[in-house]
Amino acid sequence: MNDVITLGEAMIVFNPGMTGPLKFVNTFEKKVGGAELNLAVGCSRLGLKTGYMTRLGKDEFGKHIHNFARGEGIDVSQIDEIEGYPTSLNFKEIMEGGSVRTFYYRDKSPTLTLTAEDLDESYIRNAKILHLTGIYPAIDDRNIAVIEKAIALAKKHDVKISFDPNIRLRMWSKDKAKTVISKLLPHVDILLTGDEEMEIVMGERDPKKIIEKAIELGISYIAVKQGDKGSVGYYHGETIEASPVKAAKVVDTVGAGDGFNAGVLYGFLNGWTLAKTMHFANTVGSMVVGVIGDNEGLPYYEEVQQRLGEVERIER
Ligand code: KDG
Repeated sequence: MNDVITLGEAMIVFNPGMTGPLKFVNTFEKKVGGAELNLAVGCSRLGLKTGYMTRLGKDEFGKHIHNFARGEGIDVSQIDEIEGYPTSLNFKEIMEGGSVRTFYYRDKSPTLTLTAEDLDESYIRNAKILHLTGIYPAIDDRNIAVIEKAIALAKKHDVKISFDPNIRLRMWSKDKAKTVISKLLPHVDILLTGDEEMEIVMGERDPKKIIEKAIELGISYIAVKQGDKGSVGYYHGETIEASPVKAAKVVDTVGAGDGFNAGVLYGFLNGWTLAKTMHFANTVGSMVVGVIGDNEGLPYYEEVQQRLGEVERIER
């Protein structure tokens, strides 16, 4: 049985070899990204049994991502490579001050070949948590039916649904994101969201108000991410404001939210207190921003323990 499974689109991320406008960048470093895959990597490194459902192009980049996921110890039995649909790409622009823009090349996404009927019910049944995001339905309207079917199958078998809106305004409008995500939220058990995202969906940015509205929707576990201001968690009637964990150095913030999510799911599955879980998740997120790449900084469990001072770090 898998602890966490997720459905999403992975892509090759081209990180610029220099700062400045993308049109003047001549060298790139090839990396792997995709919010759901990052989450899977994060969970797997922490020690959870993790599975990833996706479609990749039957091309060199698809093979690279497939091997990458396998190498991270992720169950890749639900990954298929598809002829005629190129693996999606994402070029990053990083300005001198650290601001990042993303340029996607994912119009003919291989995920468009995955239909609701293709979902493997027994695979979903054999998981404790199904993690979904707002990126998958933003790729194309056809993916909305797939995510809805995945939710229905999870509900049928009492599999918990965790959800991160991950709103990408390059992929859909605020109105469309609000409409689609509002329909999904009442099915969610664990909401892992940025405060800005709930401003789009609920019209609220204040974590306490977000929590109130989420409780009204029947969501039982809520974590609101506030970037370098920390996070606020809610579970079983208790609300915790978790202070930020200072990163040793910030070089690339992409993927920090996925790391935080992996930390929350780890604490949830291990029955930890809300306070312990939120501090752990903030710590994981803070470790991601110190390394360039969407998932390279995701720590192994022992590394988080070292950062928390629970075990000694021996350097040589
Ligand atoms: O959360 C990090 C992701 O944003 C990144 O890896 C790429 O999935 C991605 C996206 O759609 O932006």
